Amino acid sequence: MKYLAIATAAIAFMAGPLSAAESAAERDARMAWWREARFGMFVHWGLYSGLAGDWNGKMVGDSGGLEWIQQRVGADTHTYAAQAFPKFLPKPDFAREWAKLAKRAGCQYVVFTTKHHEGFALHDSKLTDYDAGDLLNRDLVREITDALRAEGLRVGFYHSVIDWHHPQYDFRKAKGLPYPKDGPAVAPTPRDHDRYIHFLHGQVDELISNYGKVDVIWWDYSSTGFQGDEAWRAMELLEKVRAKQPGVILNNRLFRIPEAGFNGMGTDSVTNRMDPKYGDFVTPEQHIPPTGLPGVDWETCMTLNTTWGYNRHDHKWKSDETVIRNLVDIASKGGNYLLNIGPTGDGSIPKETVDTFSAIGKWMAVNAESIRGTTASESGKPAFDGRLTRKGAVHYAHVFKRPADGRLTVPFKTSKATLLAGGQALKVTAGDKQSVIELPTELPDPIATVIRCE
Ligand code: H79
Repeated sequence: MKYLAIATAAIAFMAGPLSAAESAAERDARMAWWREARFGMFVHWGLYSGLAGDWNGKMVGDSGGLEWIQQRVGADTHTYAAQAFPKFLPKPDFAREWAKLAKRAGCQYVVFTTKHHEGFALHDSKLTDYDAGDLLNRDLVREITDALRAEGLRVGFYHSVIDWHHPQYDFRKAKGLPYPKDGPAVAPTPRDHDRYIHFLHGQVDELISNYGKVDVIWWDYSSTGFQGDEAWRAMELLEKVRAKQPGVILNNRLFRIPEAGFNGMGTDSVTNRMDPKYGDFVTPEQHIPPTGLPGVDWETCMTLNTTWGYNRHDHKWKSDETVIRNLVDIASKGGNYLLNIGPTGDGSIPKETVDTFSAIGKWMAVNAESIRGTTASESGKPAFDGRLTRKGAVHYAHVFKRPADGRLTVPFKTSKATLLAGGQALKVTAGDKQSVIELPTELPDPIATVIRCE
């Protein structure tokens, strides 16, 4: 016990005053809703949404992140805004459609872009005129936040620390962070990056002060050559955020160092080593870690086609089967799934996206208890084609493909097995280390049939 106490004190000391201020139990309580949720909606929406993958009337590309269109075409901020502004025409009540779809799909939270790399702020900011308040006389962050809360959803703010508009953002210092090629021409150099940092902190202060409780802040992003205090005065920013929003959950992307869960550049360079002073969760992007990331909280963010921001030319949509099985796979490894939508310039959700989220919702209406509030299966991938999740003494077997003989071997003792779809009891032969469940000849769900095992 004494050794443990000394070790705990040493860890708390090394982690610094911020983490020491919060005990492990307090952290668990703060993280509880997020760990239970398992499924959230990501929204990328900004001036790029109206451009929809076109520049000067021509297609820029049919794949890749078109929220990066300003950088892809190399436009300076004025040229970009002149073409994109007139196409960004939010319809009334767009946010209610987002919130209703997220709710219907079984999401517990929604993270949306308050500002992407282009620099355009969706809120009504006093610190710039490059914002929805000045352009549209609307506060889109308020509209979205209100709509999400009306559906009982948790609210997450994505906020880009990279900024292709602000005249003092020092792209020359920002090693490893791409910048539109014609950007430098329209702003003063040398730049005073401290003034940009002051602006960044100021806009974040507006976001954490004026919209009630913020459940998540999703920073994006840093490079190994430009990160943390040098790039964003990150620790000071985090202190301010935690002081005003003590319950907030933060990702780790103000940093790009091993202590904060990174092992290099690349969106798959995530590790399961992370000191909580840098944030609460790590963010594998567009991929699912093969064996999860035991020991840290993690969330895989992923697109439905190949872009985050709307591109009318991108038709590479993932199937319902892929995204539902991804959700199951991630839950079986103890992570969260943040699945993206890219609304159009008026805020409408593409039909393919509505269809897929509806399909997830249909599946979740029957099977949510096998996802929400579950933890990773300690036995890893089962011998059958499918996955396992667990909630205390209850195990859930997710069957992707019925074994030819209809006998499902599960790696634990169970004497009661029921189909979540319909509640039919299945015959079980219980053993000490494994049990065998007799499946019906036809599985009720060809994507993932869930069996509750007690
Ligand atoms: O907001 C979404 C992306 O815009 C942003 N994070 C998610 C959530 C992001 N995706 N990838 N990255 C940041 C890392 C940068 C990737 C790059 Fe590239 C590869 C930058 C330059 C080469 C992709 C291809 C983007 C521009 C060209």
